[in-house]
Amino acid sequence: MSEPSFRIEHNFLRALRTGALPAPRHALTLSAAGLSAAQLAGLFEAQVLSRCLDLEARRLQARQEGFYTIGSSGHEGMAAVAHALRPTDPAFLHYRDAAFFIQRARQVPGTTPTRDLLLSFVASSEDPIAGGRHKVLGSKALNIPPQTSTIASHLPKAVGAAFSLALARRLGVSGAWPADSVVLCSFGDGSFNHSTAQGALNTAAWTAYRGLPLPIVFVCEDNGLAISVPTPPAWIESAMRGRPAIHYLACDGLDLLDTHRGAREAAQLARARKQPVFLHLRCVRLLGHAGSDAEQGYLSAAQIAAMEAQDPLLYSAGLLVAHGVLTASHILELYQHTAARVHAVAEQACRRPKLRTAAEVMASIVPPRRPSRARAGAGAERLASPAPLARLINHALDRLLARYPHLFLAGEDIGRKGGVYGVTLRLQAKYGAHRVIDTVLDEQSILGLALGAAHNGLLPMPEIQYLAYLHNAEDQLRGEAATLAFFSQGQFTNPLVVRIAGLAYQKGFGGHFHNDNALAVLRDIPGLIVACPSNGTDAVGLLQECVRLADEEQRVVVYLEPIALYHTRDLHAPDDGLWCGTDPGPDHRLALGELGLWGEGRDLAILSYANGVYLARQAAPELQRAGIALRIVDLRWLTAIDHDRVHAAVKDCERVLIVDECRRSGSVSEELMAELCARGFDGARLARLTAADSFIPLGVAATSTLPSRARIVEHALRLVDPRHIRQAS
Ligand SMILES: Cc1ncc(C[n+]2csc(CCOP(=O)(O)OP(=O)(O)O)c2C)c(N)n1
Ligand SMILES: [Mg+2]
Repeated sequence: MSEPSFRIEHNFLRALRTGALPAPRHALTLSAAGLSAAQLAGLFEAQVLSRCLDLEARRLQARQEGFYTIGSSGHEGMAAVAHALRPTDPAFLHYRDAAFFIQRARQVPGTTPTRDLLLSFVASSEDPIAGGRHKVLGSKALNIPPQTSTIASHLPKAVGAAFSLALARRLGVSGAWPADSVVLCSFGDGSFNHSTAQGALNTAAWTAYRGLPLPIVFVCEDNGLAISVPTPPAWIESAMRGRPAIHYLACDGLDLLDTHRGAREAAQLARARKQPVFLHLRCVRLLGHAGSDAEQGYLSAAQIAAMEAQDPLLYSAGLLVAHGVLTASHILELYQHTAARVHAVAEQACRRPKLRTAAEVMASIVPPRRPSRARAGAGAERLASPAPLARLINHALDRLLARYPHLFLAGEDIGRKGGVYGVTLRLQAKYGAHRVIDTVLDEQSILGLALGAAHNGLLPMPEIQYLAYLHNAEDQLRGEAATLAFFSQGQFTNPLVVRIAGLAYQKGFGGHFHNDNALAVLRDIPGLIVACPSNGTDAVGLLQECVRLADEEQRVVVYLEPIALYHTRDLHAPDDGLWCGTDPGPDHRLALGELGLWGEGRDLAILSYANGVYLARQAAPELQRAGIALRIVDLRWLTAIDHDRVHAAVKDCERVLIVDECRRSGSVSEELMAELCARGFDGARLARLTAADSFIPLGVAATSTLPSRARIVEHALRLVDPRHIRQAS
């Protein structure tokens, strides 16, 4: 197969040989741009290396040795942005930022960007960031967390990371990054329009508008295209210039001096004033969107040629010659030497090992452990008298805030109001507005704050006000939080505990969106943990374990609170107080997979969780009166279910009824049925009662689609061997 050849490479080499290099685009001196001649030459070296890597990636793909060709050609000006920042400034990068990556590596001795990037192109298990799981720009040593392919999804967490810098200081804990860092967050002009980006920019502005520190530089790399869709030339500037509380700066990404001037000003402004800056960097896209993209299909030959004529490498070469830093023949030599070196390293990279087995691939889903940062002895008070679930969660949160100095809560209405249901009452007054944060009304920003702060070593506990409102932000968990350890071999982690008020059965209140009973979107996320208590005592034990899992095991955890049980006190009759729980104390933790057991009967096991457990307990007396010896098994954890343990808990029972308050399709009961059968439990002795595949209506019909006490009794009687029922009657 013949090697692909590249017009931009021919153009560049021809211009060097003929000396037909473009004149500098700006009348800017090196000193006005803040660069020495050697530094300018260094930036150019980073640009050249970035370009050679792009071309090599395509050669590798043509040989079926490389798997990802989205490149940085046209965006090499980002090398100057890297130079304007400190290598300790966390950088959440656009996928076209190899030049940034390389330049930053030049500032950190001992790093090997050429080798690292090539290993990632060929998906070698020795790729130091993702271990062959994805081609990402990322490096622990360079403070560059890897980003996913989902455009704009990194903006919320970049804002969160910037917010966390001052927060760490207020909490009195040391973060992962120096307190005077500036966060860098880059993205394309198409990505700018994504609601995730707009939400994050708005949150940054809202935060800065309130006078809170937010040292972040957003860089919009405006190449005028989002794959085939053009961005109107003045769109980005028009949309950002007048925006409150965000400084707008522009620079010419085709000119290293002007880019460095702009980036330096942006970094200084963000660092000194701790305010957000938007740097609009105009550039071009060369080599199409990616190797698979035939740009001739939507751009004319003249348009492509015009972009190619704007090659930043041509302009950089012109600058170097004009400022007497390098001659054209030196540049030619540098280019050829770099290309040869890249090719040689690529040949070696191709021979390095690949991931082979599922176990190898999955090895980094669960992050590594780290030492606990809990304060021994702190947060020890027990709640004196039995209380309902909400009060016990409130007390556990109080204790956890005392015990974990790096823990903070963040959500809508959780501070002054104390939460819609009072779960966080009094906590802000006691611990301060920086520990119990009233956030902007945007779920992506709430989760982004948590993710970014967790990157920085804090322990966030964000709250989503209702389960239905997780969904517009769910990708922050699904695509972002849960994948970070996977795509960085556990080098970057974002441990957190998301509290979500959810599930149905609120007495006549709210309709579907306040009674959402579907968890499928959470249960299939690899590595994500979901805990769900049915009673106050368990709620404390589960919450304390969830926080330990995040603190020590760096896990991403969802703690789902059944709203309808928040204030439930009674089980069978008014004032019986049987659903109030006692506080099991600060050291009580229910381990992952530990089941709750009530009763020892062998006729029927009811397997359930949350409201289902409550309803099953309500149904118990009637079933017992019918002669059924009953036991109730509470799952407590709705992911990573230990099915051997579940099987062991029910296998000596005649019948098993699974009561699942979530929708029939995609609910936990499907998995329970399948796994019990797989372990030899007779399917004929097994049944499930679930919610219908419906949304929840308002008013008196609110529970009509859900399992009820009466329906549990009805199903149980139908399922159990009639002998027992006859005995009782
Ligand atoms: C949420 C999401 N939608 C769609 C895509 C597919 N996609 C990848 S890049 C891209 C265009 C991005 O354009 P821009 O932000 O201008 O970046 P550029 O590639 O031009 O640098 C699209 C639509 C994606 N990766 N993520
Ligand atoms: Mg673009």
